[in-house]
Amino acid sequence: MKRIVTIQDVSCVGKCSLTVALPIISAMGVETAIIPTAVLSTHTMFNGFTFRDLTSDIQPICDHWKKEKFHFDAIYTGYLGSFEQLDLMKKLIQDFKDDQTITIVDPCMADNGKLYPGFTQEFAFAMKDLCSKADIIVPNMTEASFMLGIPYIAEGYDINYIKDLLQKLTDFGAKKVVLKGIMFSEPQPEVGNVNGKIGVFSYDKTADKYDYYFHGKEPQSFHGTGDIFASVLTGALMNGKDLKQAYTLAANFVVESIKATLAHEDHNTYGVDFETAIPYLVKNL
Ligand code: PXL
Repeated sequence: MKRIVTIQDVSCVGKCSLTVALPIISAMGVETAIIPTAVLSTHTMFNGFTFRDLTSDIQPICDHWKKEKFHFDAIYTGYLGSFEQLDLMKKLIQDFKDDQTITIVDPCMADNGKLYPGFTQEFAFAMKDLCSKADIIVPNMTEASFMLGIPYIAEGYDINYIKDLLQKLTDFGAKKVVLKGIMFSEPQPEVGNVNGKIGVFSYDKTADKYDYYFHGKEPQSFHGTGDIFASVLTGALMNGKDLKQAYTLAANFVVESIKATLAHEDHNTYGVDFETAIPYLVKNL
């Protein structure tokens, strides 16, 4: 059985980070070890959340695991709350990554042109440094822009702009980039007319290969979908899927989860009903 470790916070209510990664990756038949980096009463989109930092537990956990000689087939990092945690992740990768281990860094810190509460441009540059140690990074357009220190453009860009971003995102070390949340308002060479759709563009630096997947855009966006995407991607790769198969399934599962959420009239907006879509995920694996 494949075993991965994912390192992110526990937001007790809010369906994001570990409370989605653990059930999703487990449902995909992969042993899911975790390191909780903090415990919050909710994710940071609620007012008045509590926050207990667990940074000082991370190194002792890793030290114990080294003694036990645990091996991980993937190391997947998500939301990280401090510069110290970024440094600890670099050390964890150094200590546990071997030729068989895939490292996936989700530079979870921003969306819709804005950093999440508590993050700064300086943090985005430090996150870029962690990304340089990864085999695969999965930024959205906002995170990509902050890491590159360029203005976020919401619409009107073309395929050359996306390819340039992907090149720059691999220039600093990450081997493969999966860039999320791309929308073209005009037909583009290669992808054609994807007006009204939203998509993912990838670049594999070693093979010098671009690829993409576009799908219908749901009328509303929700918190936690980036974490769901990265979790499915990780689980699918562990099930032997190639990168495009993995992100296609991840995108489709996010869409299924949003549809399931919207089907309930009284749905909340703090997370999606991914639970209802788990049979779809397992069937399509
Ligand atoms: O889904 C990303 C995420 C993870 N963890 C915490 C968050 C957020 C997004 O806001 O606040 C604590």
